[in-house]
Amino acid sequence: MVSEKMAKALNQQIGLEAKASFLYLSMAAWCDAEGLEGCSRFMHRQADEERAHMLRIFEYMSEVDAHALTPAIEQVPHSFASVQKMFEMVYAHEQKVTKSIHDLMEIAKSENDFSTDNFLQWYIAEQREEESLMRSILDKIKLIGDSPMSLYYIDKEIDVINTAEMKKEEGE
Ligand code: OFO
Repeated sequence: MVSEKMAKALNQQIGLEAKASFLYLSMAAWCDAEGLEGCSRFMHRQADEERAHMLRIFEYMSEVDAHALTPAIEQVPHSFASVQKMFEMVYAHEQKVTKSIHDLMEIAKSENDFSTDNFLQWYIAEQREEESLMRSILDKIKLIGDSPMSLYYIDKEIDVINTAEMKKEEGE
């Protein structure tokens, strides 16, 4: 069992993960339209990952006899000013998700909810990895520059990163 307050907060987290999934899916479609195939593959994989993060909370809530609710998702943007701006948006969203996970952990600690505390540990590690990945991508984009001439190289770099991430996931 989890408290009502915790169930509500977990449902809010479901909404954030769902929004991330739709945001990244929209980014995948935009990259595809821009001919950035590597970036599109990266964003598709990220979108799937976020959906998996959302489903993980559904499973947990079922385990602790709480009611997981499918969220309303606000409209996400369909186009982006540049690849750099798009990744800046991803990084900002990941930071928001991290803060929200930390807020959930605070509730778990204050309620001596050891089960949710244990469940959230996975997300804390995941968010640390995600933020670090997005920061390293932004650093690369800044190094290469995102002029039209550089886009080809950025796309190749992101594709390499995506393949490495896929291999990592396969090994998990
Ligand atoms: Fe699930 O928010 Fe990103 O990783």
